Amino acid sequence: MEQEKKKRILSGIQPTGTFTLGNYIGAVRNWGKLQDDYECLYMVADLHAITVRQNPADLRRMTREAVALLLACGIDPEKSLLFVQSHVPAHSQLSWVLSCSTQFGELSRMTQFKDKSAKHADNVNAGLFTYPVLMAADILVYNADLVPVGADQKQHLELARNVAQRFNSQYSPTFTVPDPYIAKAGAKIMSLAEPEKKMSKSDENANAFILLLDEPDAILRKFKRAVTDSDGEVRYAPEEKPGVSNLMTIYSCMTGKDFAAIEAEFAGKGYGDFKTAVAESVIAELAPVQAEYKRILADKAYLEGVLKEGAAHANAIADRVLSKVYRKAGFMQL
Ligand code: ATP
Ligand code: LTN
Repeated sequence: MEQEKKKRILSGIQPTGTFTLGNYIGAVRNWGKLQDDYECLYMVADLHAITVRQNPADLRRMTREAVALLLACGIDPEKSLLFVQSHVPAHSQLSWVLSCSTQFGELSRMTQFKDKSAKHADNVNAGLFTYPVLMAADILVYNADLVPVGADQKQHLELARNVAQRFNSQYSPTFTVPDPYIAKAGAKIMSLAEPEKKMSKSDENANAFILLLDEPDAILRKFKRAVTDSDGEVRYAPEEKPGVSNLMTIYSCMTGKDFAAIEAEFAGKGYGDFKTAVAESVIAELAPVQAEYKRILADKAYLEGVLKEGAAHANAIADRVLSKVYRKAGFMQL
């Protein structure tokens, strides 16, 4: 029987620190689950990371750690390609070409650019502005069909689609127009300290996020301190009760229980019991990830092998697409 060609998936994460529970639930955890049904490419976006200031030695270390953490979260290099963005020059090369099919006005509307330029007012560099063009190149250089990300990346994906369509109509059909793949539950995990804000690894308040490598007692402490409300009822109502609803979303993603079951489980009990249960479910889910992480990080040769193989395959795919683009753009060939 003829086998149907699998759809291709591409996604990335920046090595700007240890991943949060938000990164895990909204993105990384789903990546592993997609490996059997799709052809998957996952990358550590180190080029994107330097849009905010980084210490070079730290960036190198965090990149290695991000790779180990992805492996620990279930990315299997036998099934997926795992690589570091800067190891595939075609991303940057395509980014330049695509930047000439992207309008200044549309980049000015990106909310991440507005947020990050307000946050780093002393370093509003051109890379921060053109960040979404490089992200479009990451995706289009593999002709990816689907891009699994958290809800905050939706606007960037819309831009990638527009740029792909524009290039296709300016020249001739070249790029697959990618679709976002945003999970129904957990696409936006909120801060534990300010539940109307997204949980972010660059938050100054360490109580706002859970990191995948946090110790069990730190996880328990942070959940115990999580901001809720004063009505004492475990009920899902994101507008009215953002803190409790966020904890319910986390608990639901960890245990598979739906909101009605969670409401029934904690009916008549206080927030104390509920918060402990949420913390315990997270601790249990992260324990094997943490153990795997330690093991993998210590195995330097294995990590290098995975990345060399990943880079070689990724370069082979990306170079073919890039040379097609160069031809269409009218660059002279020797
Ligand atoms: P930073 O805090 O440094 O801006 P970040 O935590 O947003 O970084 P990224 O590397 O930009 O992390 O994102 C990696 C993936 O995690 C993306 O797919 C993003 O949509 C997803 N993600 C980030 N934060 C959350 C969140 N709070 N809930 C769900 N998904 C999230
Ligand atoms: N911008 C993304 C990270 C990222 C990405 C990508 C995600 C870089 N390139 C390509 C999907 C596809 C973020 O999460 N901030």
